[in-house]
Amino acid sequence: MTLERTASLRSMVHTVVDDTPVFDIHTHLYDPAFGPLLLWGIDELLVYHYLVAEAFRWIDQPFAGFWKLSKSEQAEAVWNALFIEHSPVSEACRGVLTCLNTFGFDVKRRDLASLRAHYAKWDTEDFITRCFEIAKVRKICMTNSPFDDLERPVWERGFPRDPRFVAGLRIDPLVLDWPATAPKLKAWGYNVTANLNQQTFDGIRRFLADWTKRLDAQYCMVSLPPEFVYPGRGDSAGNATAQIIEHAIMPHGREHGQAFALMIGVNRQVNPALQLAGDSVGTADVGAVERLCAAFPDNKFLCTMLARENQHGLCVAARKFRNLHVFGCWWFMNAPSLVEETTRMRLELIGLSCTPQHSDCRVLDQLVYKWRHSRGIIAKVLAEKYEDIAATGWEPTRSEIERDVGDLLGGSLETFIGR
Ligand code: RAT
Ligand code: ZN
Repeated sequence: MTLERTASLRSMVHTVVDDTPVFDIHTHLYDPAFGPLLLWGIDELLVYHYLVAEAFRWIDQPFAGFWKLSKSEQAEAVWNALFIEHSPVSEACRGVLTCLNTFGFDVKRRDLASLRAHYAKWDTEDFITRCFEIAKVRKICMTNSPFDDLERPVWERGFPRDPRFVAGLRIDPLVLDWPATAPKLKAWGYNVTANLNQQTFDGIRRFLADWTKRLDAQYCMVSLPPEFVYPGRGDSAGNATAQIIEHAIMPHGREHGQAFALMIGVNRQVNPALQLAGDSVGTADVGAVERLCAAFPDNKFLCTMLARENQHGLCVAARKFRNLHVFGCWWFMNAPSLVEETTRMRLELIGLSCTPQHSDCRVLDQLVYKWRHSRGIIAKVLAEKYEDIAATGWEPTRSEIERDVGDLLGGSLETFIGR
C-alpha cells in the first residue's frame, strides 16, 4: 500500500469509529425516572470515586473528616488537590477536562465557581440528550439491583421507560452472601430457606424471573472476588456461590435465553475508610470461567476481568468457548496504555468477536470523555490491524469497516445476547 492509501485508510477508520453510535453495555447511570439517582454536573464529576481515591494521596486530613463535608466541599477538596496543587494528568482527571472542554468551557481559567455557574443553566432532560448526542451513544445499560433500597421501590411502582436506558439485573448479594439474602427474598414473598435445597433454588428462580420481567433485563450480572472458583471451593460461602449459579442462575438463564455477565477480580473494601473508593484488584482464576463455559454449554457468558494479568488467559478462554463473550476494560483497566494493549491483544487473538469497551460511567457527563478516549484507542488499534492485512492486498472497504465497528461498539454483543 502506498503511504497515501495508508493515511486514507487510517483516517477512514478514525471517522467510522468516531461516528458509529455505541451501545454502552455497562454503566451505573439511571433512567431519568429515578430522579436524583441519575448523577450529573461538575461536583459529581469531581467526587467520582476514581478521583477521590487519587485525591486522598494528597489530602492531609482524616478520611472521616472528608466524608463529613458537603458534596460541594468534597468537590472543592478534590479540585484543589488534583487540579490546582498538581497537574491533572491521570486518566480520571483528564476525563474531567475532556468533558469540560467538549462542553465549551475554558479549562485554562481553572475556575471552579464559573464551571458551576455554567452547569447551573442546564436542565436534566436537555443535558441527557446533549451527552448522548455528543458521545454518540444510542443506548446504555444500567446496573439495576433489586437489593438497592433506593432503586427497588421505583421498579415496584413502575414508570414509563426511556428507551435509551436499558436494564441489567445485578445480583451480587444473591450470589455472594446467601445467609444475609435468604431472609430478604423470604420477606419479599419467595419460598426460600437458609438451606440450599430444591425448594430454595425454585424460589430463587422465581425471584430472578420476576425481576427479569420487571426490568426487561438484557442480562444478569455479578461482580466476583479474585478467589471465585467453579466448582465450589470447599468452604460454605464458595460452595453456596457455586450452587446458586449451578441450580438457579444457569437454569434461569436457559429458560429465559438470558446471558450471565461475570465481572471478576474485585477485592471489595481493602480500605473501608475510602468508602466506594476502597475496593482493589486481585488476579483471579480464568479456569473457573472455562469450567463454567464447559459445564453449561447452553448458557451464554459475558466476562470482563479486572486484573491486567488475567486479560490474556480470558482471551484464550474465548477461543475455546463460543458461549463466552469478552467485554470491556473495566475500572483499573480503563487507562489508555492498558486499553490499548488489551484491545490489540483481543483483536489479534479473537478478532472482532468481542466488545472492547464499556464506560462504567457513574456520572452522565462521563459518557463524553469515556467514549472519546476509548474510541481514539479502538480506532488506532483497528487501523493498525487493517493496515497489516491491507499490506497483503486485502484492503477493507468502507462498508466492511462500518460493519466491523458497529459490531465492536455493541452490535456483536446484541447478537450474542439475542437482544
Ligand atoms: O467502576 C466502578 O465504578 C466500580 O465502582 C464498580 O461499580 C464496578 O464497575 C462494578 O460494577 O462493580
Ligand atoms: Zn460497574
